[in-house]
Amino acid sequence: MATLTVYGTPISTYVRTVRLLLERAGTDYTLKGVSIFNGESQSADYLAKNPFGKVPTLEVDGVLLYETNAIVEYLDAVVADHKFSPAEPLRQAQMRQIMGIIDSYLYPRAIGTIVIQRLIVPSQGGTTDEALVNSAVAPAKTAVEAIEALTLGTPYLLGNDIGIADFYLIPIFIYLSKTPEFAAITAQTPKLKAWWEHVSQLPEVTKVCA
Ligand SMILES: N[C@@H](CCC(=O)N[C@@H](CS)C(=O)NCC(=O)O)C(=O)O
Repeated sequence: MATLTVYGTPISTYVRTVRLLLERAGTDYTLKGVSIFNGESQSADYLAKNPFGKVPTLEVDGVLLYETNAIVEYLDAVVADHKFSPAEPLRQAQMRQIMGIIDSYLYPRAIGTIVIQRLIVPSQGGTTDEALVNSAVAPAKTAVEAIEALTLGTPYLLGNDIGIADFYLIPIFIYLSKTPEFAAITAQTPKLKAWWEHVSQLPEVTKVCA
């Protein structure tokens, strides 16, 4: 079995996505802290691992892999025998559709704007930009409702088995659910509300996202 090292900040949603998969698979790995708050992720040392200065980066026996979608699909193959991806091609495409919706539309609004403005800025002594938060609610709602439309919720996003789509959305909901905007964003998503009640209690989620 390869030696796996995850570089990244433990509170990063994308780092959590990778760790949720590893924890659920019961795989040994090392987490090496790289802060995105004190310049460490922009240091020459880290940029040599990931030229974009983003976390996570996965090191596999000395080979570096970055971009969370590439990392989780690789790990799914080597540590989980593909059990975290639907076997059926259409469902597999829907898994990638959910990952794409999160990367392109949900993360920038939900985390990059609402969570940063509501939780991070005040914790650092700043003032929330209310106009910026308000402008992010409608696009975040559109993205969550698009995921709702793809969700089976029986009980996981794409069926009976937890998988990569769940590992992508759980870390976003962890933070978004702590903001006042969560209620409006999820007002029309009953399947996701039931999903969230279930997955937020899972032991891996408590361990990785505490
Ligand atoms: N496309 C990257 C995005 C990763 C990403 O945005 N990570 C955030 C933390 S959740 C980060 O590194 N932020 C630091 C920064 O933007 O400087 C991936 O899929 O891995």
